[in-house]
Amino acid sequence: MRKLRLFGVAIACLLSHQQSIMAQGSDIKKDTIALQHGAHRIGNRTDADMERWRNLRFGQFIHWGVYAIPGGIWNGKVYDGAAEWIRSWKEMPKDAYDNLYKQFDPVACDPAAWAQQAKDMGAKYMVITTKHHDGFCLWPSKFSKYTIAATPYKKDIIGPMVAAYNKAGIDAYLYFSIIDWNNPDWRTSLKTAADTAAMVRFKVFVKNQLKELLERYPTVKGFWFDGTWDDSWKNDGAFSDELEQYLQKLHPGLIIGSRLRADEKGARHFDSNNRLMGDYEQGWERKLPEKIADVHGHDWEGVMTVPENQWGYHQRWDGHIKSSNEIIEMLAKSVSLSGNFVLNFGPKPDGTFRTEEQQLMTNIGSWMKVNGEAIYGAGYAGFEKQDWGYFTRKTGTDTVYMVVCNVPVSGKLRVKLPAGKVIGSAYTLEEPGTQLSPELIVRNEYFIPIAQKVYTTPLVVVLTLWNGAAADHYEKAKT
Ligand code: JFZ
Repeated sequence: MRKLRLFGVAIACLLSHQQSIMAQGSDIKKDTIALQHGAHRIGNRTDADMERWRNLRFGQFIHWGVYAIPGGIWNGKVYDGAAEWIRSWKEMPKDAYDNLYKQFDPVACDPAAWAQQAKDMGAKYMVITTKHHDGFCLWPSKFSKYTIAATPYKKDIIGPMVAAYNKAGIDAYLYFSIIDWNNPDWRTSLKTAADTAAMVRFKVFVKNQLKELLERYPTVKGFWFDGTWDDSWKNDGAFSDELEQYLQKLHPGLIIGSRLRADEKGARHFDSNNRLMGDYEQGWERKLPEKIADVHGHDWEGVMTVPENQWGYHQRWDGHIKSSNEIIEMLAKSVSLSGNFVLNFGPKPDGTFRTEEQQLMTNIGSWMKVNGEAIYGAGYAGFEKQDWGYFTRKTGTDTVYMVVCNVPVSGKLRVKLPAGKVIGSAYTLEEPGTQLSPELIVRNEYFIPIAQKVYTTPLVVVLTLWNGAAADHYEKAKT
């Protein structure tokens, strides 16, 4: 898919190059396919709500539901897929899964403690599963019987979470899956007239639930849609388009990523003219772009799991588990490419977090307290990527941050600036009172000596840049 899309981009670039030559000076690429339900905007949103989202940079994802009860193990057998998908495993009797809600009683769930912990980690927004593919609703929806209200816990989870996070200064977003294994009207594809009729009913149900969520939780900033890859959804681009417009009309400013949308030809995320639909590119999942060209100037968000692919709580975390330094590096990389980064957590059935996740939050938080300045409100610096790590820059300023993930054995960071820039001052966020002494090597290239010690977390060097030409100490040699 990606390869195809890249091929598409290449073709589109060639075409647009041709067109711009023909248009003599006009650099606006023309759409080749007439679409009613494609992208409705070219370029990023410029309003205050989107600007706010863009500056948050770091979010917390929460995957929580009845799948936390088996936690990836049924009858002593370990499911090696993602824990929240266990219902689809042949070893898991559907009937047993569909009765798990009778045991869902997260008595130790403390929304204020969750929010405090997220705040201490440095998260500025959170995305919580209101309903995953199993159809279980964490809010007492009046459109379904399969909700938190039917559990021994009885109480709404979403409302208190949104309120607690908002109180801690964290914006709330709602994850909502279009796949619903609990609703008899949900279909993956439409083969008969009966299927079509069922899906029509299902879409009314989806619309009702979304309206209900916005009415119940009016402070939410957006929806994070998922499960939109089936034919039944992507072959009705008109509905996804109308739904998006309907929700944004109900709740002006609402932020919705590209995953909700398809166009009338079934193209997802990007329409058939290769234009991004929705408010930001929502396809970066457990992978991040490598370079700025990969994001084509779009707002984007990457979502990441701590193990390789577990979103909901799994009792056994197998394989590689990401360390806080790896996560910090991913966050810095995302910001250096002008994107947001969202780290996932899967709370246990009682409403507490596993110790590995708690430790991770604490470690990331300690780093963010010192170095958050390089993350929040920062983005692509416009400079060449260099070996020691990632440049970020506060939009519109000449203050750039070097997030140093690879400390060289020489104890000196080799930094190359674009022509016309010189270093005015340099210091680290861990010791802002101590000026570093950059040494000019050759025009626009410096060595910045840093304290010789063992670094256990990435170091952030702040550079204040001035305009000017660095003196060239090297004579040009004839070659
Ligand atoms: C989906 C879900 O199936 C999963 O359980 C989790 O909620 C995750 C956030 O979203 O999984 C996906 C969706 C899209 C891709 C991969 C996994 N993708 O685009 O590569």
